[in-house]
Amino acid sequence: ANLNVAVVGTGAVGQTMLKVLEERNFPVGRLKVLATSRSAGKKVTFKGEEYRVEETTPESFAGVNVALFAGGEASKIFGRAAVAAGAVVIDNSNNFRMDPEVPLVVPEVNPQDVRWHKGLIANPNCSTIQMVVALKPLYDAAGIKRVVVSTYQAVSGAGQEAIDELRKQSQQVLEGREVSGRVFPWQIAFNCLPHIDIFLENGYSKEEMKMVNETKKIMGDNDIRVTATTVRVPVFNGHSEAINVETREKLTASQARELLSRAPGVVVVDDLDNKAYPLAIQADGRDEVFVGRIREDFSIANGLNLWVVADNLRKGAATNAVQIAELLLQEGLL
Ligand code: 11C
Repeated sequence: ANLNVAVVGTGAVGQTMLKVLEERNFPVGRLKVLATSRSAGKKVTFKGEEYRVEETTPESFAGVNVALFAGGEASKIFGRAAVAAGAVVIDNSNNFRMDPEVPLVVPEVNPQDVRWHKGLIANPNCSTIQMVVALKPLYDAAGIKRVVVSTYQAVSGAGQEAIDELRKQSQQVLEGREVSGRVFPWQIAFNCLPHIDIFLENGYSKEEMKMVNETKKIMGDNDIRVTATTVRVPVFNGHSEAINVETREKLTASQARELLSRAPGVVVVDDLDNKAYPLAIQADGRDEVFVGRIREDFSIANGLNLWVVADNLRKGAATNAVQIAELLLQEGLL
């Protein structure tokens, strides 16, 4: 049966949600594309048809079966109203992720958690999603004590304006002009900024603490110790991560490679002789999580180092949200 679907948001993530729904042939009956008044009236295309973007109101969700919220404040304002109207909300924002009443789901990792939803399901942060997809097979085989992660995050994570800012600043630098910008606190072209989202009392950025807290919730293990440094780099799309994992039991690099190559949603790219390792420009447009540079950390007894790359707009946001909707459908929960 076809479902009435609402996509809330028409930015980089909202647009990718429409693309992914179309590509995966999600059984969309009626589609509504909702946004703030600023974007209302804009046209978007879905399966060759034009849709007029409507302004979101609490009444927008009557008859909607599933509402995909792309991010920002919208779910804070309209999420509960959508649930009250009978929709299941899949929310890509940070608004409800740590709410104990809200499952936080990555289908390859904790699909069972969709079963206890009460109308709202949260999609994790992009940098967390790709990390837990790579960690899960190692966790199941050997347990995980501690994770130390450093990220190299693309500007698309900060939205379309950020993509435009990197392009403009790159031109300004190359042409020897003065650099201007308003999305990032400092020049992002030809630079790295150890600053994503706001800074918190403990000296970490909110993005770093998302990786810490969301990982424990998704993996269902509060004992995993996680520490993160998140960095914005001048890449258009595709987040990269250097991940150091301390497992409870020993895993050799070849065991880890074998486990990862059989894991759902993972592609191992790890052939040093042929200079093969995951690259953001190759992950761009793909739905899988790419893992390479798999090697033992010889500074501790049970350590591994990984390089993990994924398309943050797809697996990190839109694809994961659509996979959750597919899972709900399979489980008869829509
Ligand atoms: C970034 N991870 O790359 C962020 C974007 O909590 O949903 C997603 C922010 C969030 O800037």
